[in-house]
Amino acid sequence: MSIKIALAGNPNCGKTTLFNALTGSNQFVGNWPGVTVEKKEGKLKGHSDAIIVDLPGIYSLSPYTLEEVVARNFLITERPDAILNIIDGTNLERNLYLTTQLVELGIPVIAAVNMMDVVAKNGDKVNTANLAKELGCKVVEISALKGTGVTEAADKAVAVANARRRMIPQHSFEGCVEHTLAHIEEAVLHEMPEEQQRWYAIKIFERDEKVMAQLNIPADIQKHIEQDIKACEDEMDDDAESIITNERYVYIGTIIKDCCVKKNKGGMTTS
Ligand code: BGO
Repeated sequence: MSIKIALAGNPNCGKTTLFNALTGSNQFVGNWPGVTVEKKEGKLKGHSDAIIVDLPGIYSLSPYTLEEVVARNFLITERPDAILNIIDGTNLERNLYLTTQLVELGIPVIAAVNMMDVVAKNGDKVNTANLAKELGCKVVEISALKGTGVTEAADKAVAVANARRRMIPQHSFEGCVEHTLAHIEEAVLHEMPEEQQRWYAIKIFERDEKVMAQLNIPADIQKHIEQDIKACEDEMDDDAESIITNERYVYIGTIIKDCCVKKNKGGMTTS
């Protein structure tokens, strides 16, 4: 049986360059079902049983752009065996916003920090050991353009796909958010495989209409959950979606402080 690895990342992070390096001429181009967004798949070089699916470049798994909807529908319905998340190492802060959401899906993730040739040229460093610890996934430094680290990243993606080990997200939200997420999981998601529950719970907390419609939650349960979400919003004096976004950025701020070493800032920095 073949394994499927999704290639996910922000626009301009080097995804096409990496996809070409990983697949060579073994590519098939089509469209995602029902939309005119291009879908590219290819056989992974050196792993005849592995298919790489190139997802549209996205900044988030929210439901607001066609690309985000296409990418997340693939991830939650097809559930690839692994996600190879390509991150622009010169723009870690912005790129990690997507990564924090990918690791919540319960699909094994390998983070490939790209553009390391540029990072090195600038005299900067990324502490990949810390990054791996804080994200809860393996991290590989690569340069898709120069070809460095690319084979290692692919091999690691194949290994986690074959191991089928579940991802354990390292990040916890504020107490009242976690409390509400636990309620949502118990009330709506308990029949779903455990590793899939967290991403859905966060989306329900955010009142993501596409997810709510997909799950077809009975009205009485929806009302009960809404009371919990509202109580949390009152406690945090913010709306649910902003609470999640803000907390992601706080988490990313901590990661940047622990993982980015900028030459021009004299050591660890938050920028
Ligand atoms: C141009 N290192 C460096 N230095 N550049 C990289 C790397 C890397 O590891 N990986 C990718 N790039 P895409 P998306 C370009 O096209 O793969 C470069 O959107 C140019 N083009 O070569 O397209 C890559 O698929 C003229 O750069 O990204 C490309 O994710 C001048 O990053 C760009 C300079 O890569 C985006 C660069 C006409």
